[in-house]
Amino acid sequence: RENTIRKKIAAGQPVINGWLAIPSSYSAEVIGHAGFDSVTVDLQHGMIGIDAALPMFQALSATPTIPLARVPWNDPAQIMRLLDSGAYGIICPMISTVDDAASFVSSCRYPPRGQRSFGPARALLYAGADYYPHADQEMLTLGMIETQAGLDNLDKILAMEGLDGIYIGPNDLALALGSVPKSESDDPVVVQAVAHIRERAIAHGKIAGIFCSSGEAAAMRISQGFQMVTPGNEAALMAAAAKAAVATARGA
Ligand code: 3PY
Ligand code: MG
Repeated sequence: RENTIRKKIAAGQPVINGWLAIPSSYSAEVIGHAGFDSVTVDLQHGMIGIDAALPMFQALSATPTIPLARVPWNDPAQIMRLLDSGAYGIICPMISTVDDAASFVSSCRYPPRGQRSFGPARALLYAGADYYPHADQEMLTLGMIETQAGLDNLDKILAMEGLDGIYIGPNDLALALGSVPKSESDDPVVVQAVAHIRERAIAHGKIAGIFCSSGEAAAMRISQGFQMVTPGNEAALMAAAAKAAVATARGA
């Protein structure tokens, strides 16, 4: 099975990525049918462990979307298990140094390119019997830039072969810059850092992605030139829709 995300980016089409924080295969299935190009199972800040992630990937397989995972940390064991579970790409938090990026990429590639251990249990069921010869090319690697060191080492990280792109964590990035955590910060220091990361990623021919808090915010980021955006996680979308429905019912 082909990873269509790369193709969409190459064709200049923005990738709209869903985000799952609720440990539910049913939520995953609902979001998988909502029209997102990819959907990320978030094991860092989502309430999701490795055992809950498996049925979520199974549910996503019943939908047209490309399944991704955000790992809790740059841990080879976790990354490899999620790839074996059928994630077609990894978003890795806090990529701050070239060594971080090298370890991350290596965890997603089989020898001789990397150190990924062979055992693509469920990945084989999702991808098809020809998983192995294509896996290194199909698995998407997105490193999160969200620390001061990540900013300082940005160009060296972006030069890493095998790293497909970066994903900005705007909340952690704002904290790192001495500001308050906010997805769409208007603090000029954060605004400038976000623009800088986007420009450098594009200059290196790498994917520029960013987490956003809403559909409006995601559209704004696309207009700035971001190629991959997440218009809020499913818990936030559900809460917003519920609040709006309650307000409407009350005639507010
Ligand atoms: C951040 O904003 O720091 C993120 O990691 C988004 O989930
Ligand atoms: Mg973060």
